[in-house]
Amino acid sequence: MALINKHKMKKTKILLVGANGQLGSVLTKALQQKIGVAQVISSDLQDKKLHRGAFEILDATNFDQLRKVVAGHQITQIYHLAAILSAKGESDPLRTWDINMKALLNVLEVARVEKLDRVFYPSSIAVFGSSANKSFTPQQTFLNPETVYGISKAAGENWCQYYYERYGLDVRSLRYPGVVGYQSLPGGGTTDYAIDIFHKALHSETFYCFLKPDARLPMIFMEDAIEATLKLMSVPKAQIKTRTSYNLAGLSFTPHELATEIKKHIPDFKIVYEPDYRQKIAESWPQEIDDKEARRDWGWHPSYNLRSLTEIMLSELSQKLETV
Ligand code: AKB
Repeated sequence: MALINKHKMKKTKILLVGANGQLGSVLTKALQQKIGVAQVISSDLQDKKLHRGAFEILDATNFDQLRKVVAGHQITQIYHLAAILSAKGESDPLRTWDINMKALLNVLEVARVEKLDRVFYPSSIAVFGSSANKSFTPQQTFLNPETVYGISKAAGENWCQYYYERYGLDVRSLRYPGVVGYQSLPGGGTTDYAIDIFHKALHSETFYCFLKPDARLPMIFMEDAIEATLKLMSVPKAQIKTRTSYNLAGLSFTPHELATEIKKHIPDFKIVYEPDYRQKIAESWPQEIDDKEARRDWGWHPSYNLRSLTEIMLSELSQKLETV
């Protein structure tokens, strides 16, 4: 059943920007399940035929294109998921800044002029840097990001707060940890190893890990990430007390701990550690996240731990392999 916006009696209609990405592709399906296929429009730079329902080829760095899609489909909410991530972003810092910021500012500005109800903006643990406490990093702390992706996310969070304070635009945001899921592939992140490792293990290949064995990072299982996003976006406005971005925790593990868990299922699995520039990025990030504000304000709690995540990843991916 489609949701009705009580004030304008307009049906909720969602545009996903970056719908082909790791999170976007799964979130599109979840939203379609929740409010109906016809109420969710997916968009990205290319049509890879991943989605049901209407799809728009859209470059969010183009304001006019974005506004036309929003007006044409009578969109009431945007989920803006397009960004260049931490590791890839370092290969061309100025382009990363340009794309990440321009797309966000266009989304915020189109949302303002078209009077949208709500916007979702994904931030990241990459907003933290070496000055923040690594252990149970709190919501309010130093933000000195050390990647251009992190700098763009920290600036983006502040822009979201600005649009809320100045224009009343209901922008909501989460600081995602590394998202681990079987449904889609990541691209360009420092936490991507935690998905690649499963694919290599199931293909009986040695996994060359670009992080050190003890590089502990915050992660979240895809199902939890989707659940948190849907929950944050559906609670009444008054419950949202953080207008930059909420810390969000799932679980934390090291490459060694993950490899050990995988070996319980695949005893011959081999991992070789060959840390590269991504190790330095990982070292600048928290090891665990304190998300008590999200728990308190809108009732967040994760459901998956390392054991269940590993079991589900292996069984879902091996089923996919069988059907290929
Ligand atoms: C990355 O590794 O860049 C992302 C993130 C933690 O935001 N997965």
